[in-house]
Amino acid sequence: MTDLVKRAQKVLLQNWKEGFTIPCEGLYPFQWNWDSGFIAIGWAHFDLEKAMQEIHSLLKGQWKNGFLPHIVFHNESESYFPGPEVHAAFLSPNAPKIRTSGITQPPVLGFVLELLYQVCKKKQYDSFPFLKEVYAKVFQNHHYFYTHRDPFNEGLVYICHNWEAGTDNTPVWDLIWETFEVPEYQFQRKDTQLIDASHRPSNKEYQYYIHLIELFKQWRYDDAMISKNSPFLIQDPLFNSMLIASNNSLIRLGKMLNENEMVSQLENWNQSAKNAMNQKLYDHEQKGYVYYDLRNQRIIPYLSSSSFTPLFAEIPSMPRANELLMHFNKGRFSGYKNENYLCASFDPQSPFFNSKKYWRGPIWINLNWLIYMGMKKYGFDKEAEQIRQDTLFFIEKYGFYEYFEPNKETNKTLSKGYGGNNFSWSAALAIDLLTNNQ
Ligand code: 9WN
Repeated sequence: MTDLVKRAQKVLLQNWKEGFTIPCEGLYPFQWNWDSGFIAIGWAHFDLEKAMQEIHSLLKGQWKNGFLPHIVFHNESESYFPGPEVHAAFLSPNAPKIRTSGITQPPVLGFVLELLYQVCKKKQYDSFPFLKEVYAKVFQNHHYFYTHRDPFNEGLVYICHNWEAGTDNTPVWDLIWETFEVPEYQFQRKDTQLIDASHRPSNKEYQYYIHLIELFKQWRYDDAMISKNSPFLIQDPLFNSMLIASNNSLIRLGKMLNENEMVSQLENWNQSAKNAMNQKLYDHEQKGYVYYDLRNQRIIPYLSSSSFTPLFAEIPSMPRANELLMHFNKGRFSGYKNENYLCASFDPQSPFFNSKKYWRGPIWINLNWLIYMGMKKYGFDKEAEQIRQDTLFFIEKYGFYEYFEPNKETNKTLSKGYGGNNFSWSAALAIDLLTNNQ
């Protein structure tokens, strides 16, 4: 085992809190939804029991209608804003007893289950009892999405909050914030007391984030009200790609488990979902998958690392997949002289790109991992190896930070990554890249 894998394991062990893993000490002290999916992939390589416990713990936060919140507050902590009392999910008749938020995150659990199954198989560990127990719950979550978040039956689901995207402050949202006014809320942020505020979203942006939560609370998190009235209603290519990749995995697992009815339902959803992704969210000019603003009925023609995640869900045709690759070698993302590491979270050629600020430019390990895996699925081995090498460069040089600087020259002057340190999914996915994919 390499030293790097050992260090990564140590990060997960330190962030483990009686049944689940926090993303980062202080900064994110609870259980987060898509973090836990990526984290479970890391655990699987050296502690299968913990990988499965991670999933069980997350599912304890599932609502009666199948909804899965973005945070489950198993524990107490004062170091994060907004905490459980701000989210006040109990206002919904669907909320469980355990405290949760009332918004969700990209649905990664379906494909995580398949990856866990594969590791179990290698280790000759019987995963069937676990899969049997959790499969229907993950299916119920997909059922929730297609029945509550797709008002026009297009096969595409919407998100109603920037925190649902996981890419919290991408410049895409700037165009949404322009469409409505917010009152001046009084609150105390905690994130900017813990890390460099210039790496985090602005206070003005937080006003919008909190305003949306306040609206949802007024509507008791009722999906029909949200769909009718929320000023933020977006069809996001990353979110829908995660759902489709999870559909793909649930279909394969469901066949093994003889869950035939659920499999045929998943196949139906998936067919229209893939068509809609290709027809509605592909931008021929930008050559990438983009966002659709459902509230204002317009395409937002910005490229981000999310634009390439449909590869992971095997959505593009081969010619289209080749088109996506053009951004990675002397292209918009690599830079025309290959001056950037892959893959910036936002288009480095855009005037809104900021190489240090969260989701407005820095490189994130989970997005790199998704693009790497997507490239492998298409047989783009050379390009996949490039992005894997770039990812490991950061981990080797700086350790397990939350995000990293794309520009190669600037990296020569740095001794740290950006955001939080000892960040769990950076560690977990490094373990996967170093163990599974050499
Ligand atoms: C809000 C936990 C989460 C990640 C998100 C990341 C960040 C939270 C925040 O941290 O968001 O959910 O408070 O900034 O953007 O992707 O899941 O690691």
